[in-house]
Amino acid sequence: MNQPRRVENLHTDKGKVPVYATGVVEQPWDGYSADDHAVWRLLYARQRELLVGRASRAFLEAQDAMGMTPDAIPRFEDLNRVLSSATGWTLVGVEGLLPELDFFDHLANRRFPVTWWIRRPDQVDYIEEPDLFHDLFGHVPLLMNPVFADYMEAYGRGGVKAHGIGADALQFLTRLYWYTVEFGLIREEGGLRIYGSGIVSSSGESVHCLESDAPNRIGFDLERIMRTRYRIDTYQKTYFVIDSFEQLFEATRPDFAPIYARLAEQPSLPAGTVLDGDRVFNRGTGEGWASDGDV
Ligand code: HBI
Ligand code: FE
Repeated sequence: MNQPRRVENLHTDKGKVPVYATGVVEQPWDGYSADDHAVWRLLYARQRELLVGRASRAFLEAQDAMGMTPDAIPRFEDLNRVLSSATGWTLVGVEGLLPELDFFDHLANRRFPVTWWIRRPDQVDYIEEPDLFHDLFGHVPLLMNPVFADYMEAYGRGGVKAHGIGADALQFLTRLYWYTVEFGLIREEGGLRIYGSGIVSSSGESVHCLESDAPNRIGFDLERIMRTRYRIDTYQKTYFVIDSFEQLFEATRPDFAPIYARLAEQPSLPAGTVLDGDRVFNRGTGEGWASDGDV
């Protein structure tokens, strides 16, 4: 299969991030190899087995409603027929990670950018950047949920605004994405369940986030999340727990500018912090983490 068009590497405070051409590309479905479909089958089957009883009901039901199966890499056009009639969202193929503003603009227009290539067989256990499996298996199903779909559009609109305000605002908003869309937990009658895409597409973290004593699990609080640093290359030290997708969507209603101004006056918090005012589901032991100094 032809290689994605990597443009350059961006050196950020979270490490080197590859940056790709920002154009929308057609999904080269006929170009996928037998290996590509085999990687999809393996990852899909492994994750679905792990996620029953761990992922939120909304996620599992949405993935089934989309008609996703382990048989082969889904065609974006097939998924778009179901998704667009459900919530008006569509998938667009992209080369990979996009600059923030391009990404936010897609979300603000109910377009979710999906990387067109899938990881190699030797990367099934870990890949440092989002590939088709992370985006399609992890991010796309919940866009079938009307309230989550509204949250993602509102988030995109907030991102376009934050980009106009400046780097501080962007950092606060990126943390909100990280601790909800990527690594969020939700309360369901059976207990805590996963809805974050970064978790549902990771076999290790699907277990770790609910069953390890190491991380903290803290009730959702918008400003608390926006103050909290994170790393992109380890399991999370803290998971934030929402009560519902409605709670998450309601949090996007206020104008964030005064919140950004208030937060800019306060120090950021290391990822493993627990504050007195936190609604703590459990206080992690922090075992096995690098020193707090680095996150
Ligand atoms: N680009 N293609 C793609 N997919 C993402 O999930 C993505 C991105 N660019 C930026 C980004 N995510 C993060 O910075 C979010 O926190 C905004
Ligand atoms: Fe992601």
